[in-house]
Amino acid sequence: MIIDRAEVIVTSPDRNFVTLKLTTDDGLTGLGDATLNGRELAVVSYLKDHVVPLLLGRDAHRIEDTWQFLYRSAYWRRGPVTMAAIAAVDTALWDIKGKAAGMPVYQLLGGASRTGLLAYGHASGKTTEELFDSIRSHQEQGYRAIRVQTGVPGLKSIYGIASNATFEAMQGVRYDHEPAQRGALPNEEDWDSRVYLRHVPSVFEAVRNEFGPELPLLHDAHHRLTPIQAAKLGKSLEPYDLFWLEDVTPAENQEALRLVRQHTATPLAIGEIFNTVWDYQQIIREQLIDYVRSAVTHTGGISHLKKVLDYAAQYQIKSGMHGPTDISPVGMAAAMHLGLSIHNFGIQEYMKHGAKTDQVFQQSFTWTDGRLHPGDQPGLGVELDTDEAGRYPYVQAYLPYNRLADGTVHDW
Ligand code: CS2
Ligand code: MG
Repeated sequence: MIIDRAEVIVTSPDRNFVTLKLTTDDGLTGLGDATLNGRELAVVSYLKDHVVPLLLGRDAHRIEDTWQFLYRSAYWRRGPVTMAAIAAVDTALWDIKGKAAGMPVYQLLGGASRTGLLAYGHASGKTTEELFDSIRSHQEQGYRAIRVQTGVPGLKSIYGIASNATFEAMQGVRYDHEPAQRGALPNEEDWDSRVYLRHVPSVFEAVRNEFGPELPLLHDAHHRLTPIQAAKLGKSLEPYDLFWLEDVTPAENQEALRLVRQHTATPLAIGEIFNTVWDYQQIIREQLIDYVRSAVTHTGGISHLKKVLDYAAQYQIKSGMHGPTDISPVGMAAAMHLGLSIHNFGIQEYMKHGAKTDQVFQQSFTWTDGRLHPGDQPGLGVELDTDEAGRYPYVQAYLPYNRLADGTVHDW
């Protein structure tokens, strides 16, 4: 089973996606997601110019050896571009191995440890009424766990907060969407941590009063706080029993979490921008987090993320894999196979893709009673329609950025 062809497919149905497609000499194909939101073409070049020539002629069965070869032979290790490229190769090889074995990938990873994966969606609103509408709409779509993001009085625009007006502008198509600025330079947003810290606890109080104590609620602070501000937020949210508080401080400062932990028992999740086990070394060993946020797509693929999660399991730390719309259906499928098989699954983030994306990627997962299941097709269970993909060429797109009132650039 020799790798005969390797194609890098860029398509932009509702947003940009980068997919690696490997074909073996006996005609099997495998897909891997290499989408790095806002920096997509850097991964395309890494794959096309540097990785593809190394893959042709290799034995497609040798997943671990290929991973080690790509990681170590480059000499320049880690980083989001490198690790997204390696992830795509690794995922595509698991897809091929599943097809060769006639089994879904989760069977090759040890089989199912549960019947389905609890998933959370993104509710948001500029006002409490809009937020309540959004929570209700998510419950109607089957969600049994909900991330709550809210507008902050006085701030014009905050990442991840959709208003009813945004949904109307999307012609009533109310699927989850975290817009990257398509065809334009990045959007400037504003931020004020003190106002945010005063406002957020009152929003969670209102949500608990309206929706009761059972509904699992999550919140993402998107790296915006200092350690002491993060400690204060965790403490002030304790009465509302959050499932997790995510990315309270800039994730790369692992030590900051020590201070946060000293002050609060609100569970912490971190890691969507991490790409190797080394980024987690201290926070797992010192038990500074409760959930690992990495995606298969950005953490070296199924093989490497499984190692991170097996390490985390020794400390009772669970998975909470990243699953916004910039993880393609291929990356989501990989997450579902991994999540179904490991013992320490926690929750899966799941934002629905748009209709065009669902036409480009034919998928076999199911969504029942708030739980995902990858399905039982051999491999990952996702196929890419290349004709359909060809209808949507790449669109330059940027994520936004933040400035404080005095003009200082801030984490967004
Ligand atoms: C967010 C992401 O899903 C999340 O938790 O933090 O939407 C993130 O901002 C984007 O994936 C960036 O590409
Ligand atoms: Mg996040």
